[in-house]
Amino acid sequence: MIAVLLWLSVSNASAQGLKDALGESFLVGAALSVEQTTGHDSLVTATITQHFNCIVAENCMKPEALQPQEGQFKWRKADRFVKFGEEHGMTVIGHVLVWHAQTPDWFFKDSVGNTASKELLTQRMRTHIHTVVGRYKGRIKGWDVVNEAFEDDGSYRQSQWYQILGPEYIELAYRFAHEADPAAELYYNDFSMSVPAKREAVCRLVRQLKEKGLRVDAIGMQSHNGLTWPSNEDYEASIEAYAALGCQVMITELDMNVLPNPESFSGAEVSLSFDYSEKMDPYKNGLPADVEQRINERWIEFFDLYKRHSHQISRVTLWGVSDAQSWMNDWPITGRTAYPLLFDRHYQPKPVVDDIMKLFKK
Ligand code: 9MR
Repeated sequence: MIAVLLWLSVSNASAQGLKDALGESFLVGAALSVEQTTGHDSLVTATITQHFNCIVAENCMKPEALQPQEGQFKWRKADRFVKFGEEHGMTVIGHVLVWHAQTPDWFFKDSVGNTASKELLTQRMRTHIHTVVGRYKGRIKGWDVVNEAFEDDGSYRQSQWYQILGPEYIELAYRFAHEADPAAELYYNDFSMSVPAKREAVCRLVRQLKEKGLRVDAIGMQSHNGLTWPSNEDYEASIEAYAALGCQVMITELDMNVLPNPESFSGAEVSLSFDYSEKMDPYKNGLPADVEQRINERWIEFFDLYKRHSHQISRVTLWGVSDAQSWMNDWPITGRTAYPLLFDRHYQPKPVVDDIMKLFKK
């Protein structure tokens, strides 16, 4: 069975993919795991190269991966990721420089374990950004410079960056990134970007940064979407609002959550965690036809929106390739069976992939 699937996909390597159908509208991207960039699995590589012309690293360029200890940079996985993109002629996106999560604690502590001073943290931010962006200068098209700086109510997230440096940490990050690679595009990236209060906060921030002469090329709407959220109206209003700032809009982490929510929430708050129960994992053996149909309708709704706004949207990136890989299997409950992406657990395109391609060929 596996051998047949492998043959089918590899023999299909020159067949049309999402990037061929959608590529005139915007870049078509996927977040890659470390394993996916090794090239060990030809089915995986064939699927990625058939369908995507742009990649972002799901984890291997985050601060904890690149600089787990101060001054000790680990480049092997990130180098391989960038090389994979270059070898396949893809646009390579950098994720992420300044974030509250997956950032080692040493950033925020001094040598005796007390809270780092403003000066020390600023110097560490500068060193991290200069070293990372500098290493890939000219090879990475753009960077998620600051990720998830706001709560959904529009207030600043009380991250350690914020607590030590105040809101100015954001400005510093854009300044340092621009110094390190003046040609690189710089992005602001967040989830729940269609919540009106958050939208206003992001617009205010980006306006302020631009008034200060800082470069912000694009606003990334992560788009960890679900069957009932965000509302299409709010989502569309956000695309319009971000584009009106003179920024490109990027859909940066698209996936579709169909599993029950332990509490009523949306978004992608990584710190959320709930206990496993069978009830919360209803589709272990596959999706019922009616649920699958609803998901497909939802995918088409979003891609129809992207098509209509393609003059404002410069990239649509899926947060992963195959359902097997998705973070949604473990968030906010570990060990569930999720169906959030466009390729199944065997890297076969779901029927909706064809529908999406047809939509763009119309
Ligand atoms: O997909 C990533 C997952 O493998 C990691 O365990 C998780 C840890 O924080 O981060 C996931 O990616 C996140 C991205 O970097 C930023 N936006 C939310 C994404 C999903 O949590």
